[in-house]
Amino acid sequence: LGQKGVVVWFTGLSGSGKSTVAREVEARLLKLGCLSYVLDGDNIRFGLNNNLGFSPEDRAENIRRVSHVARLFADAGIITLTAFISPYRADREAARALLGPGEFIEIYVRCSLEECEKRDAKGLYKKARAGEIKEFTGISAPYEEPLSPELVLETERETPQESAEKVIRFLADRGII
Ligand code: GGZ
Repeated sequence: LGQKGVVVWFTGLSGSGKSTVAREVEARLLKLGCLSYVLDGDNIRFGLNNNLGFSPEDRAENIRRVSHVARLFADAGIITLTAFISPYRADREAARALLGPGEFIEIYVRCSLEECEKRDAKGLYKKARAGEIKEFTGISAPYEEPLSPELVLETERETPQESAEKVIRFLADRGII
C-alpha cells in the first residue's frame, strides 16, 4: 500500500464544514492514489451508534466508539478522516491516547457560531433557538476549543478547496503521503 494509516480528526461546530472538507480531502487523496475513508454522523450515528443521543455521556460514548473504529481503520493502513463535533476536550484527548505518537492529527475546523448559524444548512440552529432541539452545541451545550491542534482551518474565510489543500500539505510535510 505504501502508506501509513493515521487518524485525521476534524472537530468543530455543526455547520463549520467538517464533513465538506473531509470529503474534499478524501477526493484529493484518491487522486493521489491514497486509500482513505470518512467516518461521520451519516455512516456512524445511523448504524453503529444509533442508540446514542446528545447528552454529554452519549457524546462521550459516540466519540469513544468512533475512536476505536478509527484506530482499526488506521491499523489497516487507511488514512481515516473523522468528522464529528466532538465538543469535549477530554473525549478528544482519550481518542488521541489510543493512537501512537503522530498518528492522531487533530484539526480544528474553526468557524464562528454566528457564521454557522447564518449558514444553518439543515435548519437545526433555528430549531435549537426555538427550544425544539435540546442540548445543541453552541446554543445550549458547550463546545470546548482545541488548545493545541495540529492544524487550524479557517472556514469562514477559506474555501473548502483551500482548507483541503492545507490538510494535504500537512500530510505531505509529515511524510504520511
Ligand atoms: C449538536 C446535533 C444535535 C445536538 C442533532 N447538538 O450539522 P449536522 O447535524 O449534520 O451535524 C450535527 C450532528 C452532530 O453529531 P456528532 O456525532 O458529530 O456529535 S458529537 O460529536 O457531539 O457526538 C447535527 C446533528 O448531529 N445534531 N442534534 N443536540 N448536533
